[in-house]
Amino acid sequence: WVEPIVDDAVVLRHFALEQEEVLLAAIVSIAAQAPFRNMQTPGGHTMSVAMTCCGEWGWVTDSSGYRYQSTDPDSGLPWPAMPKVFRDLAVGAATEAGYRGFEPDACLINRYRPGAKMGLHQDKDEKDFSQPIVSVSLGIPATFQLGGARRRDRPVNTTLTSGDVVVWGQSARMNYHGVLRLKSGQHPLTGDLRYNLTFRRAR
Ligand code: MD5
Ligand code: FE
Repeated sequence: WVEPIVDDAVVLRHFALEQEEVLLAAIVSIAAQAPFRNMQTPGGHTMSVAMTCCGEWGWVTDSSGYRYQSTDPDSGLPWPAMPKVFRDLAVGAATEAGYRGFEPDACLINRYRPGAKMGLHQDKDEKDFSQPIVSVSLGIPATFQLGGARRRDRPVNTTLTSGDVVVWGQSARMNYHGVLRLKSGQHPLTGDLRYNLTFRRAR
């Protein structure tokens, strides 16, 4: 079922539930080629969320800043290709939410262990903000914080569980958002982990 969170942000509850296993198998295969790593923020902090990427462009951060690049900085190799099951899921969710013609060229894979969090931020490293962002949650639940266009706008919290897909577009595209410190939990397929796939049009 479809649940609006705020204007132009909808959760497609359990949209990816039937594909949990195939999605997780694809993550394992991607991570064998491009292992998860805790990147450095430009400010010199180590992120508590571990990341890897697939697709044409990968999002990276280091002391020189945030950017998209076509190669894995750890290996110098191109990022693994985006699996068709990823692309089709993202396009299907965008279509369901009313966005035609979304063709993701970047997939960031975030891995949260208990205690990991992502502070409030905006996604603004992409070229075309008219393109939506599709996010797929897998594994143990997380509390997602969704604010407004200004950092001071009071955030609303929503719980995202395995298989939930969120489509953020138009007025929600630049909203501040974050993930609260992950509580421990158990999921039959991921153990104590949460993964999030974030599909974007980077270029
Ligand atoms: C996560 N990841 O759960 C989230 C899912 C990130 C990130 O935030 O940058 O890796 S994506 C949530 C999102 C994306 C774009 C816009 C908005 C939320 N929003 O307007 O709230 O690991
Ligand atoms: Fe974000």
